[in-house]
Amino acid sequence: MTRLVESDIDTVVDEMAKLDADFLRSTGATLAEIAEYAVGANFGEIDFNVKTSVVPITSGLGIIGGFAQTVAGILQHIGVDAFVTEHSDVWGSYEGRLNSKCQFAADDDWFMAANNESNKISENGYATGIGFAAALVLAAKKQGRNLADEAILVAGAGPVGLAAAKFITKKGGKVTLLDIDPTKLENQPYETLTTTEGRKFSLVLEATTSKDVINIHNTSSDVIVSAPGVPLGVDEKLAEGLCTKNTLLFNPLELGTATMMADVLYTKDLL
Ligand code: 2YJ
Repeated sequence: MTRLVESDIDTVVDEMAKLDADFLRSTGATLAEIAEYAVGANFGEIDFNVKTSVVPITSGLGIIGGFAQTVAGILQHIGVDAFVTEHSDVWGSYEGRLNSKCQFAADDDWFMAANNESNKISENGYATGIGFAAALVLAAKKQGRNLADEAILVAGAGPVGLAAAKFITKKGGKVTLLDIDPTKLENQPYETLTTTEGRKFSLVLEATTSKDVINIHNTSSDVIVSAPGVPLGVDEKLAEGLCTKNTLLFNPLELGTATMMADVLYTKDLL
């Protein structure tokens, strides 16, 4: 997983209203609603107004300037009563545990959320996968498209791609899974590819950490691309065209974070 840098996230909080407006145009849903759909809740069903702490973590390469504040800002935007703890690491976790119901923290490899009352936890890779898959499915639906008729590519067979593939399959889509490493494709219940040569896809979930994986050669003219990967794995020419049509769903932290929150708050009543 790519470690975020300050320039990936420094405008995130200021642009939350624009993100919602863009999401509404492309998917018909706000950030909070996409997160709800990702975890199986109805729009408006989750009460996000929950005291939540974000703990800065100094281990590994250390604090990313503004990271914890950005996570708190994203959460506040969807209605969470979020704050950054005064202290970091174990002291910060202790402080957060005493003063909040949910907690968020990230080191260089893992970004997790926990609900201290229910003990439900969520990891960013999984949450990002289902969040971006939910956005892709909603965007296709908004255009009146039927998932069963689409050529759907999930690029990247890591935790994000595999969670997305499962979500799309559950919604009735037939997924083709791409990875350059054939060992990652072993025993996967999807059509698998190590290259897209000669193929075109109409719905794409781009979850690799490479550049230019998705381009005009492997996509149809009506393609919608949902891209949690950092850096963006869509080549510049295609990305430009998609942006003008509002069919590129890309953000570095927002949807993954919102989906983690929805995930730790929501438990489907199975009875
Ligand atoms: O607390 C801090 O400021 C740092 N320890 C944050 C570290 C951020 N971690 C990452 O960038 C990881 N690669 C996980 C990010 C997942 C985003 N999809």
